[in-house]
Amino acid sequence: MNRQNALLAYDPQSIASLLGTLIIGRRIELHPQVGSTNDLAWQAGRHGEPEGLVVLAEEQVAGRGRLGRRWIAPAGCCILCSVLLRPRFSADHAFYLTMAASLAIYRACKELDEGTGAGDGKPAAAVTIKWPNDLLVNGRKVAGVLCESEFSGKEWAFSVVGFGINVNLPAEQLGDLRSTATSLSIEFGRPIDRARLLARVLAELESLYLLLQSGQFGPVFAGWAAAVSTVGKSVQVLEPSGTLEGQAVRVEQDGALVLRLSDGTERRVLAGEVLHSTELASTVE
Ligand code: BT5
Repeated sequence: MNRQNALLAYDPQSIASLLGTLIIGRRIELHPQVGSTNDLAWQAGRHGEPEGLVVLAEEQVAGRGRLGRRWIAPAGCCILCSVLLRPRFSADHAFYLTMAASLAIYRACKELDEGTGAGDGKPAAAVTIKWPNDLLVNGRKVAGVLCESEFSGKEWAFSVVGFGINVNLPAEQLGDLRSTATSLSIEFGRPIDRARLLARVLAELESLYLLLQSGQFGPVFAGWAAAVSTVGKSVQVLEPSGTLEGQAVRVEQDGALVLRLSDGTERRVLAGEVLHSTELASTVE
């Protein structure tokens, strides 16, 4: 752990003292090292743990992304978090949890930007969501969301909302991710208090989750859709079945990204890795 992180308290008590939530953070665990925080929250869900459990780790040795990808984060400087939830709304709306988590991280990061202070001559950092779940600052990835759900038949047993945020990660520790990833401390030019940031994310997540639990999906979709920077861009979508190229024209209520292909037809994409036109340009260079 570097000196800055050691100075900024990051422990369950400090985080709990900053939370004004009803559900999320009822119980907070912080582990020095785990395989994946999602796995621990999942096991707790299986054992009947009430919703609201927050599992944190300083280090993950088997952190997961979507579609079998890895999440890599050096120890002691990032947020690695999984929240156990027990949604009551239809499992057909499962994607709204990913929207809510991305939007919660987006809002908390926007506040950091506002905290930078107007008038210091620095342009504001561009905080956006890359469809479907990546949080970008100035075009590079600082956070990702992985929601995993257990169903029994059509019923929803529980869901684990996992997210990783690169907080006080120096550029030299980004390793192979350097061309596509960044951290909040790099982009905002100052160390970020992990406990405070996490408390903001969890508070935002809870208010969005409460909307979903009361059947109010519209505001969550509208907030997420407004933050998705993929719309309007030329994109390539890498799907298991092949690569699609087109113009991203809109996102839809079920989370789908709609592409207009060169022949003018529209195609809905529900999963896959998207490359924005800027990334395509830098790949060609
Ligand atoms: C994600 O997947 O972005 C979801 C990441 C979720 C991680 C959290 S950490 C806590 C919880 N426990 C877990 O085991 N997982 C969750 P995806 O969209 O598939 O992106 C994965 C891709 O992002 C990788 O293939 C890399 O290219 C890139 N990547 C990996 N680590 C990164 C990092 N620290 N920062 C930026 N990009 C990263």
